[in-house]
Amino acid sequence: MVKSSMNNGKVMVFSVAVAAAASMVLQTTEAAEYIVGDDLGWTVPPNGAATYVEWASKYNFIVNDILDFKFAQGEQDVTLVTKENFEICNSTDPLFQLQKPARFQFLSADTFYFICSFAGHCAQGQKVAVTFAPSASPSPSPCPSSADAPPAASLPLKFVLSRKVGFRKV
Ligand SMILES: *[C@@H]1O[C@H](CO)[C@@H](O)[C@H](O)[C@H]1NC(C)=O
Ligand SMILES: [Cu+2]
Repeated sequence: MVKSSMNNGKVMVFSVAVAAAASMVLQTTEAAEYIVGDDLGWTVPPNGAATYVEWASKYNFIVNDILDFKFAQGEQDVTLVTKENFEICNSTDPLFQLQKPARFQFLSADTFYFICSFAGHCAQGQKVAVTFAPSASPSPSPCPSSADAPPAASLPLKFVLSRKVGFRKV
């Protein structure tokens, strides 16, 4: 009798934990996803620098949202720079750079300054500053499980960098 009721207790605790984990997963999948430039994608905008300024002003980006940089590999890149370097289109020693199209999830309430490092592209308007507002609901605290923290040495450099700058490739 006693043994059976203890087992029930364990099952109950377990299902509560599963429900909590499931709701965390649901919360993260609620993040909105945006294609940078919408139909144009990430390229030298035919209509100049206003293109990406207008694109960014159309949306209210929130922490955990995802940006999808779509472009032909080898023709553009995704280069994160400081505000100062964004203004002067300086892609020397960027904070982060990726040569492949990718989706990024943004984890900190901050403004991120992206340019393309191909010669002349930024100057022709291929640059976008995106501000992510804090998330309304408190984000779940990171789980301190060992699975969540692989040894730093095994991580590709790009990933380490992106963690440092508040976003990650997804
Ligand atoms: C370009 O950015 C790099 C890295 O931040 C910096 O060291 C360099 O001085 C910048 N160049 C100019 C012309 O500002
Ligand atoms: Cu470009």
